[in-house]
Amino acid sequence: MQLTAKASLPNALLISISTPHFKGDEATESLAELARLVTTLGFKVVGTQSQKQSSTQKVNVLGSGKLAEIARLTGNKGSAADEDENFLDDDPLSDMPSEIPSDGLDFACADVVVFDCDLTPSQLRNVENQLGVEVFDRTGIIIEIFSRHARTKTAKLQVEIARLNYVAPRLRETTTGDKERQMGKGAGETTLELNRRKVRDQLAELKRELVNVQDVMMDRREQRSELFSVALIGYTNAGKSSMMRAITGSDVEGENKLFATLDTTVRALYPITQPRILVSDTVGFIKKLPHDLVASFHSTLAEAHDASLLLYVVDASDASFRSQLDVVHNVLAEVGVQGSKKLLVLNKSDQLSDEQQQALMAEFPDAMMTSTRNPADIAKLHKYIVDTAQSDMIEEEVIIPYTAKGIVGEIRSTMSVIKEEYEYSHIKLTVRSNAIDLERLKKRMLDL
Ligand SMILES: Nc1nc2c(ncn2[C@@H]2O[C@H](COP(=O)(O)OP(=O)(O)OP(=O)(O)O)[C@@H](O)[C@H]2O)c(=O)[nH]1
Ligand SMILES: [Mg+2]
Repeated sequence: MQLTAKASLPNALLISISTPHFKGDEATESLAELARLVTTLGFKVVGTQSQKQSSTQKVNVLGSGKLAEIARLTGNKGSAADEDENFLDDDPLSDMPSEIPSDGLDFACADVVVFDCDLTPSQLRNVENQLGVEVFDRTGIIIEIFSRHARTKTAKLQVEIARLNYVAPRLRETTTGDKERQMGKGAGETTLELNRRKVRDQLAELKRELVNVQDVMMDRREQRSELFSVALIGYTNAGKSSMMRAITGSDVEGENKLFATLDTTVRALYPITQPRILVSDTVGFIKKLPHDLVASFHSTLAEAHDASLLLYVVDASDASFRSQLDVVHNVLAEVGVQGSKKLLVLNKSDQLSDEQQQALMAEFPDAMMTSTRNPADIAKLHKYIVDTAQSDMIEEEVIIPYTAKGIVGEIRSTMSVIKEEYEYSHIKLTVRSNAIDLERLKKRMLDL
């Protein structure tokens, strides 16, 4: 999918369909989130419309009254404009306030319409014909953001697979060349000419490539597997990358846009510890995540999979962080990430009053309140991580004869030395280390 290039930002009209299963605060929050997604894509949200329906499964996802209203807001370009204006509205209007005046428009017409739900290919085609403007559903928007933000080979492959899976059925149901051009938009021009077989071949090829890349990543992970590792996970925009930067002293970018990070980055905890502790930043989650993208997280989240400690970062200043946390738990369960130890990090505390902070700590007594902008909080989290890593280690005494003094340097670089005693014939070190490294050291000592 590629969005029509325009000199000015395309004006987007957002549509929420509220159903008995999806209404009230949940629908309002979801619509606000869609506005942020659409803004991340570079659209200008000019208004929202909503409608009550018994479900989103109807062939015509909008009632005729609402459709005509939206047709007016989009400049009457489609078939809906030809219909009798004195229709009977068969669906009651929404309980949500519309931000757009339905007549006497004081804004430029909307160029695109975005639904805050998933539309089947035929629903999408119907609405597009009726309105005569480009129509997106929530999945289409999320996939487009992922396509734009993917940087590494793995991320690009995963997103392209998800995108082709999304586009494929829409190409299949295509009847006109025009539509094909619109729906083929994202893979670059070549996708426009893709027929079903080509899409299938391309998907198979991408999957093969992905397996190869993943094998290399797996090897790298195995090499690091003895080190204590921490994974930052959470909803998009919670502050994971900012936290990563703060606790590793790295230049990982945090950005105020959704899905800024699509790849897992791994860095050492800073100030450096002995042995090193690894920290990984991961892709953020969002509600109603397309299933293909969840599947693609399997490999992106492999670091979290192997992590010794999971830091669940939430934007505690966002009123909906509890439901966002539920989404994180659900996706992690779906991709099979468990992690032995967990800490809830209530981030962006600088945006909260003292009273709000106290209330949250009473609600989540085991959590840690942080602001990535407060160095004291970063130091507190650093200490927590180091203490947790230490508690995971075994303490042992090792006797090293002076003749094998060289090994002491090696021990210092892989283990934490608690005590050193210089005896007559040997050095006695008390070390803390993980079981694997200790075992390896003991074997080496036997060979001396
Ligand atoms: N006020 C405040 N803003 C923060 C804090 N931490 C991060 N931010 C801001 O929140 C926005 C998102 O931060 P990121 O670190 O990119 O968030 P993320 O969780 O990595 O997001 P994704 O990569 O999209 O999943 C940025 O504008 C940050 O500057 C904080 O403690 N307080
Ligand atoms: Mg990030």
